Amino acid sequence: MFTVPKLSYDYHELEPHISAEIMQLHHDKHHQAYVDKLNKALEGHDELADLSVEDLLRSLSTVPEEIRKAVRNNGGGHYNHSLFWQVLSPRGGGEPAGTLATALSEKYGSFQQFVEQFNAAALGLFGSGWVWLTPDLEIVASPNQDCPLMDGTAEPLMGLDVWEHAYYLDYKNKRDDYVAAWWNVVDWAFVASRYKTD
Ligand code: MN3
Repeated sequence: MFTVPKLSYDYHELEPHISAEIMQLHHDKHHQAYVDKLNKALEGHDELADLSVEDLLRSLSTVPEEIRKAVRNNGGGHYNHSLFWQVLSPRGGGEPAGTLATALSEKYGSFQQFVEQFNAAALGLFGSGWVWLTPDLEIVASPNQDCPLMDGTAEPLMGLDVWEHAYYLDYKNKRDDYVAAWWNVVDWAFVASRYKTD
């Protein structure tokens, strides 16, 4: 049985960038619903019981067809949100340091240009979805609750939830204001810890 991980901070601690109201609803209701539906879909499929959510998403083609869509949407919802909560921190914001900072600047020209391209992907994504930073430092957008694991890509370094449920209470239709505020709560130490150079 999958469970919603606890937050390492209180709901209100990301204010004023993300309100306690959104955090509580998003974590306790939306994420919980993905977990509940994922567990429900897996009932009676004991052959899948030992798989992590990452394994399930990496091998969707081997998941029985009658539950594949439910596992894709709700397993994706579980994985994506579990990562999202860790990307956020009350002590976030600023810029990354170390090898990630150097690599982002080399790839995008500067940290600011990276942010601009990431923002453009977030604002250009039609409907609901996510924007990811992949291990190769590519910026990738996914619809719905899809994520790079489903394409055989390794785990993303970070993801931005651009579903309206992530910002509507605070920002209404202004996704650009939400995205701009979100950078203030990105935990670069966490993101950088996921970045591996060979
Ligand atoms: Mn969400």
